[in-house]
Amino acid sequence: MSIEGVQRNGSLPDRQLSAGSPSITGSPPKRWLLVHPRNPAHLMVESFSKPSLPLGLLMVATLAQRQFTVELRDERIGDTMPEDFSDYDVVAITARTVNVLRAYEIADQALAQGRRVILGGVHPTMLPEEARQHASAVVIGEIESIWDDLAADVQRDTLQPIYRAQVLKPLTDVQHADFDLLRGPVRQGKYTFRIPLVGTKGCPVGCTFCCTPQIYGKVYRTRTPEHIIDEIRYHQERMGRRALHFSFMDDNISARSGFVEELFERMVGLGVTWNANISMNFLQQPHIPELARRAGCELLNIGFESLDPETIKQVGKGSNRISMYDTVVANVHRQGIAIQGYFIFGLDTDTEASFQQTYDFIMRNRIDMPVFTLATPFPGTPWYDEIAPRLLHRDWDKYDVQHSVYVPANLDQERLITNYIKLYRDVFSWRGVQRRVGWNKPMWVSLANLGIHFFAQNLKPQQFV
Ligand code: B12
Ligand code: SF4
Repeated sequence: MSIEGVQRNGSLPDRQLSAGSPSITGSPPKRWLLVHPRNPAHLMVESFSKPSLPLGLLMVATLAQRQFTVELRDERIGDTMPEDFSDYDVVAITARTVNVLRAYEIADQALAQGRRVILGGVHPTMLPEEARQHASAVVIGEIESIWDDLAADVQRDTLQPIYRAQVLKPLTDVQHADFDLLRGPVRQGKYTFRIPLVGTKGCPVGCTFCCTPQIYGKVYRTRTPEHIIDEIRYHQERMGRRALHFSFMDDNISARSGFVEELFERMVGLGVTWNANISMNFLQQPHIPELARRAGCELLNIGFESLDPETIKQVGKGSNRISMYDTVVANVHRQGIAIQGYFIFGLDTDTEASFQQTYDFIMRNRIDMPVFTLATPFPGTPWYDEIAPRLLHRDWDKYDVQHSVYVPANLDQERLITNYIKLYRDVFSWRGVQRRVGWNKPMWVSLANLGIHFFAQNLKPQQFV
């Protein structure tokens, strides 16, 4: 099929295209199998909640269904992989570091059976040379920015080893994913009820441990508030009710104040609730959480990271000022919005005192849902290059932020893990939960804390090595 033919097909209405359109030469459309590999059994985040809807893969499927036939399988919800891949021309797999070994296993099987294999997602983006060993083609970064080239090459069977967009598409051109692709009784109830939504991409802050600048760039791109509202309405119509729960997948919903103010204003009265990651410097202004609450916000995820200014400096998180932490928490809590606070341990600047400082901060400020992570140098980040000579292993299954993969300068591994477990247990002890959550927080906050209480009391040091 010529590229012109592809483009003409691409302008047909969605419904007609979802089963794939025949090419202008009359050959049947290529058949794609889209795969979300399972995570390793130990992944902590999946002990607390059901898997999130696979938005990245859904975007690939949404674009692919316009020209090809697509089938989506998600091992996280129990879908099985075929032994025989001959029903498919293309096997396209998404991967993060934590599940990339499973992705490579599936990819190798499909390649051995002569299928074309495309790998994409965070890990192949960060380590394309490694991913190439298991694929016909590796896509670096977001699919939307290279789709036309990739689709044409699949159609002509001229896949290139690497696809990297020269220019990232403005988000104003990007359409939302087609969630009908996930319809059907088999999937009912298997994912979290929160619907993923993207308002912005990219982050200008540039923390040394973070993958985002490499995946989405340092330039902050935003959709228009109208597009986001349209997408919310699309879900309300599709689900037949207004009261839906959304999760903004953005790294930072508020890196541009004019944008976030307009978005929140326009969300007021939609009848939805939502949560989002947000940079704390915007929360210093009380009107932002106030507007967020009116727009339906029930939870903000804030990366406090550390109570030590040296650590904040070391990771390059210029948006955090420790002197403002208490004010930020007060501004958010005043609006009745819960805080999921992220704290990172095991950086070279950390000592045993870091754990006590964090405990004191969390208890004093009654942080609703504290999340602790072990500093993990993800491949492709500036920090990974720095730590590489000290890594204990490159067993990617354990790069899940709950394993110690290198030994920090001021704590040996045993002290790091012992203090880490102690902090978990203290913060989520009955007394800890009661002091932080009490009786006046929403029921779901209490239930989440209860779940983590039982989980924390059973933690064992060997889980973290
Ligand atoms: C929201 C979020 C979460 C949520 C939901 C996760 C989920 N399953 O969606 C929660 C809180 C549960 C979570 C948990 C974790 N997360 Co998280 N998370 C994110 C965040 C902020 C957004 C993810 C997202 O949905 N993006 C929007 C979608 C549309 O983008 P996408 O998936 O990348 O897909 C695009 C491209 O990658 C590409 N693409 C994707 N797949 C494919 C496949 C093919 C074939 C092709 C061609 C292209 C392609 O096109 C897509 C559309 O543009 C990212 C940071 C980021 N900006 O990506 C971190 C991020 C993915 N998370 C990260 C980590 C470490 C984790 C945890 C391991 C640790 C933790 N925080 O507990 C767990 C593991 C969870 C898991 N099962 O993988 C790291 C991953 C690092 C790495 N090297 O793998 C990231 C990159 C954060 C960071 N800045 O470093 N996370
Ligand atoms: S502020 Fe968040 S998204 Fe931005 S670079 Fe730092 S960790 Fe990554």
